[in-house]
Amino acid sequence: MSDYASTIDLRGLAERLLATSRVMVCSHAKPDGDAIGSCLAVRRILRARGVEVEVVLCGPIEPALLSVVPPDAVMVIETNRGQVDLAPLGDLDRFDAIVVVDTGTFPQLEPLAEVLRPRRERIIGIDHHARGDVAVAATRFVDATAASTTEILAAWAPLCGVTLDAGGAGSIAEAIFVGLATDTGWFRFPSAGPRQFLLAARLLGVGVEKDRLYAQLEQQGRPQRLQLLGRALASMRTVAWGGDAARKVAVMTLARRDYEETGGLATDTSGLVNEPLSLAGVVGSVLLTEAEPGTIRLSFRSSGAAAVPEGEAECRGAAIDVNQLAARFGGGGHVAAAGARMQCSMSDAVGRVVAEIARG
Ligand SMILES: [Mn+2]
Repeated sequence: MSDYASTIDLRGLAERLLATSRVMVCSHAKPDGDAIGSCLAVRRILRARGVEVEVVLCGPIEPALLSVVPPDAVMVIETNRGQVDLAPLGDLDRFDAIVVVDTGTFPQLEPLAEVLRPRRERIIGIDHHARGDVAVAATRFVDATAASTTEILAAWAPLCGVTLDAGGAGSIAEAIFVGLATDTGWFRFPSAGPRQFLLAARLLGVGVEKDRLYAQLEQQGRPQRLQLLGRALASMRTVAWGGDAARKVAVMTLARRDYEETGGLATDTSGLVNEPLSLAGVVGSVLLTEAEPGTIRLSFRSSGAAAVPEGEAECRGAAIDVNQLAARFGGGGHVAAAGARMQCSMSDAVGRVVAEIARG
């Protein structure tokens, strides 16, 4: 995956896509704010130049995120229960190009991977991850110094002849801001530097409604979310990373019972894993959840206390490498955020996680 680099520059990307008449845009399953913001930004930029764009999102999508998506702007393929119906997609050969944003790996593109694989020559990847699979897209623009894929699109828009001159609901600037704000933890993460604040200032300057978007995206939790948070915090223990008592990793659990007794759902727990990172001396956090009986999902986070590795925006500031930790459980992700799955009892899973943290 080391040759996951650009094959085209932004100007070439503009020429290539402006020469099309119908384009599909998609991203990773369970799209986050950057995936959705990027899909909407590509759609709005190209539509401004007369290109027809169909956005395909693979759910489940958090209701808060859906609130920034006009219902007629996207097709949602639900992947909730294993059964996936791709028939609504129709014949993908009607598209001159397929744009894949904010990811470059087939596992993340499930369930679309099977229909994308045979169309590599027509696929254009736009991404800010340092790693990806060159087999996904024949044409790629990758900038791992960008804090979000929408930051790349902000630079691309003028090359398409599109000016970011409005910031209200449904605007290009709003879509770009949603990706930038959510991928930088609302400008708290180390990936938010001078360039990102300058872009944010430009977007606010044309009227992006930051306060409305924050309320819409971050203040829509259900009471069950706080009930699950309470139970997760009550379960918390800390384990010294590699025996170093100054570098502790928090371990929290949400058992099947916790979901049943609170009425909480898997979507109520997003972000809970980050809570222990506010504690002094805690450099990492692991949340084990059993939202579906028999499957333990592991979510790993690192705090951002260490030096910045060159050129890898996604890795900036990770205190411990949780990608490597997740890999020991057959999972993966980024240096600072990763996930895995286990098929075993909660107590067995916790025992293995605690043992691996103690190893460091
Ligand atoms: Mn992103």
